[in-house]
Amino acid sequence: MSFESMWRDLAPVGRSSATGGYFRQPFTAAERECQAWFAEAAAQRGLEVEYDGFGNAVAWWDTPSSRPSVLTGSHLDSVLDGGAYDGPLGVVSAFAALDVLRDRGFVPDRRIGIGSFVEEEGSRFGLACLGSRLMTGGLELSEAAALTDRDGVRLEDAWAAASLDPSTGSTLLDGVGTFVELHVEQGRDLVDRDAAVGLASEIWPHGRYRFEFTGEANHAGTTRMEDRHDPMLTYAMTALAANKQARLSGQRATFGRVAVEPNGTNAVPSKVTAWLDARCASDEALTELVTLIARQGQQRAERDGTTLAVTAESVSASVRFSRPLAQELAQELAHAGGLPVIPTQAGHDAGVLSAAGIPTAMLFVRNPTGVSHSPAESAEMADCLAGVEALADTLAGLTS
Ligand code: HGY
Ligand code: MN
Ligand code: MN
Repeated sequence: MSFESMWRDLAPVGRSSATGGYFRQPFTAAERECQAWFAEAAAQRGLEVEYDGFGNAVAWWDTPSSRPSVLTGSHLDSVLDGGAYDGPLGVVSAFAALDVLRDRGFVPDRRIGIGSFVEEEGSRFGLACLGSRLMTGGLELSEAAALTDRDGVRLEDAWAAASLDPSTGSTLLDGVGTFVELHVEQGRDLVDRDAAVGLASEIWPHGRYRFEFTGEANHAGTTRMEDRHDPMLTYAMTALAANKQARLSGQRATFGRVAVEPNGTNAVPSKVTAWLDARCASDEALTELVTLIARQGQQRAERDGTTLAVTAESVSASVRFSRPLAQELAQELAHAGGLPVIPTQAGHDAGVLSAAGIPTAMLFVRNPTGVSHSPAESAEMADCLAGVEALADTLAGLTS
């Protein structure tokens, strides 16, 4: 099966020998090598690759038809020290599903595209699903171009270095009637249901918020505790408050990234910048949770003589996938004993295309531990191959 050989070819790209995790940040050498792998996989299948000015790509299985096309695929970029499956599983499975259809002698009645969406994780420029937001017009080019990475590199300079011209925009979604993304499950729902493959019902709304705690730098030894204005203390109490409020309301809140200035061992810091990742069951709950955490952080800042500024960096509204499409797919795949339909708290390009009005579905492949955004992320080969078959059946059902 082509899946294993493609998986083997892609596996070493951007993988850290120290942790086994992946560093495939957009427009870095490793991620560009992934895109070269994508082009090669397409070329080997006689698929013509279309690129847009933002770094997105679609490999087309062309057939003369004016019917709306069907798009599948996912992303090849990773979080920092990420797992092997989050993103690439959907792209490799798409090529393998195309091979399965061709082996069956199937000829689609319309074009089928395999997409590779850039910077889905927002791990370098901070905005989740950057490529698909730009493709769908959900983000102003000027706003995107000014985004910077942790070294201060502007996205527009990263585009230029990758010989991309964002002013050319994107026509990759022109004529696309349906999008289906296969993705490793980032949770244990399928494990608990003893199912290899599932369908997504919805994506929880979620956002990323920059919390800037500003205090007063001072000596760690000579400054009495009562005389300090320590932003690290305000941050720490806010992180505890976030955890408590999320638990109390059954939602999710994480501070996973912190930058301390000047980050000295023997000095009270002048500033602590921390990023909150919040995920809730509804848009209202998300607003409520973030507002409450910010308010409690503000109250603590007043006690500590520090200040707090909160800025939303990336917000994704609630997504409910097309029910008719999910029902159609569930029937298509009924021979597989019917698929469980499950929600996810993870964001996806499928959520962006769905929000842009493209009927969209997601197929999930079982993750034995549920762990993701970690080198420990995994999926059994048998489940990956079951996902390929399910995707092949899905594409056949949508193009015949
Ligand atoms: O962060 C997310 O939910 C997704 O994995 N990008
Ligand atoms: Mn991810
Ligand atoms: Mn993903």
